[in-house]
Amino acid sequence: MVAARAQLAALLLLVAAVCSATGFRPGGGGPPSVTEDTLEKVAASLEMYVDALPQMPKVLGYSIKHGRPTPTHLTIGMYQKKWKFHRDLPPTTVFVFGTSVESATFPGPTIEALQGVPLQVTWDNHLPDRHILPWDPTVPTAIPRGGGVPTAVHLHGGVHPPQSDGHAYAWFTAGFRERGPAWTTPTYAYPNVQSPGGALWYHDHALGLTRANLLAGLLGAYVVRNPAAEAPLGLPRGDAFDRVLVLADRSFYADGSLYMNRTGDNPGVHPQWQPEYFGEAVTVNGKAWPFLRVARRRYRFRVINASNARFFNLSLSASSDGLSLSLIPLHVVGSDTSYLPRPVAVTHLLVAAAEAFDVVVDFSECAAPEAELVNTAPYPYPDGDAPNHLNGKVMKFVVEPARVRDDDDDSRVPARLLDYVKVAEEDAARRRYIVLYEYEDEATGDPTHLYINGKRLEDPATETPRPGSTEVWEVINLTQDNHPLHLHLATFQAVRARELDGLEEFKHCMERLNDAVRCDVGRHAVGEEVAVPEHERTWKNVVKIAPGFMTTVVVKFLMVDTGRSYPFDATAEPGYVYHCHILDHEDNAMIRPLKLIK
Ligand SMILES: *[C@@H]1O[C@H](CO)[C@@H](O)[C@H](O)[C@H]1NC(C)=O
Ligand SMILES: *[C@@H]1O[C@H](CO)[C@@H](O)[C@H](O)[C@H]1NC(C)=O
Ligand SMILES: *[C@@H]1O[C@H](CO)[C@@H](O)[C@H](O)[C@H]1NC(C)=O
Ligand SMILES: *[C@H]1O[C@@H](CO)[C@H](O)[C@@H](O)[C@@H]1NC(C)=O
Ligand SMILES: [Cu+2]
Repeated sequence: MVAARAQLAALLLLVAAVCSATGFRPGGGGPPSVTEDTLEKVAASLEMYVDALPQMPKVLGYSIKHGRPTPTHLTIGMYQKKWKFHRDLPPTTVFVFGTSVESATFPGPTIEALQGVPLQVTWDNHLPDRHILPWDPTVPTAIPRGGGVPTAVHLHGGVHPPQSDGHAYAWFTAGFRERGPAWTTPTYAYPNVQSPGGALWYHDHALGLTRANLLAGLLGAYVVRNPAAEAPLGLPRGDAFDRVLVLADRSFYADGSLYMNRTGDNPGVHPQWQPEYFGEAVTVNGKAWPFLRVARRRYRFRVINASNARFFNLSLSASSDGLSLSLIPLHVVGSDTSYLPRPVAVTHLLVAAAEAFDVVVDFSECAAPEAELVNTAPYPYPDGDAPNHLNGKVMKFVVEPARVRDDDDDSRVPARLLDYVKVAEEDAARRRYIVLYEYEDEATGDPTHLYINGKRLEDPATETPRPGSTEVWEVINLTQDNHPLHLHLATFQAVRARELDGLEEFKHCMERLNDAVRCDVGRHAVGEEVAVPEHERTWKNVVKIAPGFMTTVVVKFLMVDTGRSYPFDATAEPGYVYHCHILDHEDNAMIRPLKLIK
C-alpha cells in the first residue's frame, strides 16, 4: 500500500511535468472554489418555467434525389461557444456540435436518418487548446502532446463497423493534428440498419474525458425512421408533435460558467476524479426548467437522459384545483432504439443514464391548465438523497384551454406496435459472467476506481463473441450503486434479476479469486427473483444492473429485425467496447473491450 502510494506520487510528479511542458493542464473556468450552498443558490435564483423549450435544429441524414432518399455525407463540427441556459443566467461557455459555429447548439442538432439508408459523417474537432472543465490525468486519459481537447464520437445505439464506433482510443484533436492509437478514419459510416423507434444519440467517448466532454455539451439526438413501417402505427408525427427531450443536470457558477468540482473525493489518489456528478439544475434541450405550450391532444416525446450520473424517475403531475394532484399516464411505446410489442401505460418512468424512452402523452386527459414533469429518483440511485425542490422538477407543459377537435388529432396509441426476433435464452452459444467491482481507499472508504471482471480496458479482450451469435451475460453487481450497462453494437434484453444469497461470503470469495464459477455462483444466485418491468421488455442498449443482484441478459450480436448477421465486418480492428454508462465510472475505468472474432 505504502509502496503503491509512493509509485503514485512519482506518477503524479511525472504527469505534472508532462502537463506543464505541453501547457495542457487540468483546470477550467469559474472561480477556483465554491460551496454546495453557493451552487444551490445560483440554481435557486433561476425562476422555473420562464424559457420556452427549444427545438434543436434538424439535420437530415439523407438527401432526396428524383423523389427517392439517397445516402449523404454530413460534416458536423465541435465548437466552443456561448449558450444561454436561462433568461437570468449569464451566457455559459460550452463545447457543442453543429454544422457551423453559428448553428451549434446544446444539445447538438437532431440527426434524422432513414432505416437502410447509409449516412457518412465527418466529425470535425474545432475545439481550443484548453478544456473548459477540469479533468484528471491519473485516470486512464487521452493526453495529446501538443495540447487540444481529445474527442471521439460514438453513436449510442448504432449498429455500425468498428472503425466508425468512436472507440475510446480512436480520439483526435482539432484538425486531426493528434490521434489516438486506434484512430483509423475521419469519416464514420452509419449503415442505419437498426430498427426505428426510440432514439439514438451521439456523444463524445474519448479515453478518460467522456464525463467532462459530455458535461461541456458534446452530445445530440439521432432518430432513425422507417415511414412505411411506422405510418400504420398512427403515432403522433411531425416536428410539432414528435419531439426529442434531452434531460441533463448541470450546476453553474454565478457568472454562468459550468461547474465541475476540481477536487477529487480522494485527492491523494485522484486529484480531480469524483465517482458521480450531480447538478443542481435540470435542463431540457439546453434550458433550465423550460416550459412547452401544448395543444389538448397527443404528443410523442423521445426522452433521453444525458446526465452524467443522475437517474430520473419521471411522472407528469397536474392539479386542476390547486390542491389535489393527479398523474397523467405516460404511454411507453419504445425504449432505447426499439419499439415495444405493445404500448405500456405507466405513471412513473425510471430513466437510467443514457437510456431512452419513447412515450406518448395525451394532454386531452389533462383537466388542468398546466402539468409539471417531476423527478423523484434518489441520487445516487437507489439509496442516495431524495431530490430537492430544484432537481425534483424538470419542466412544465402549459395546456391550451381549447379542446382539439377529433379530426385535428388523427394520431392514436395503437394496440400493437412492432415485433422483433424472440429473446430465446436457450439459443445462447455461451454464458459469460460479468462482474462489477468498486475498489475503495482503505483509510477513507472513498472509491478509488471501478473495474469490470477485475480488469482494465488495456488488458486483452475476454468478451469475444462471433457475429450472428446469441449469448447470455450474467451481470453481477458487487457495488453499492445501480450501474447502467451499455454494450456497443449489440442489442440485448434483461430477462430477470435474482438477488444473491450470502452476498458477503460471495463477495469475499470474488475478491480473492475473481471467478464466479469457482465461487459457486449457482449456490448464491437463488434469492428473490425480480421481474423486468414490462416497458423495458424490448431490445435495448442499456440495462440497469441492481446492486447485490445477478441480472441475466440475453445479448444478440445480430440484427433483431431480421435475425441476420451484420452487413459489414464487425470483427475488424479496433473492435468495440462495453461499459457502465455512469460517465464518471466509465472514465475510471468500468470499461472493457468487446472484440468480435470470426
Ligand atoms: C468538491 O469536492 C470536495 C472533495 O470531495 C468536497 O469537499 C467539496 O465539498 C466539493 N465541492 C462542492 C461544491 O460540492
Ligand atoms: C418512482 O417514484 C414513485 C413515486 O415516488 C415510486 O412509487 C416508484 O417506486 C419509483 N420507481 C422506482 C423504480 O424507483
Ligand atoms: C449494484 O449493487 C448495489 C448494492 O448491492 C445496488 O445498490 C445497486 O443498485 C446495484 N446496481 C445495479 C445496477 O443493479
Ligand atoms: C442518465 O442516467 C444516469 C443514471 O443511470 C447515468 O449515469 C447517465 O449516464 C445517464 N445519462 C446519459 C447521458 O446516459
Ligand atoms: Cu457504474
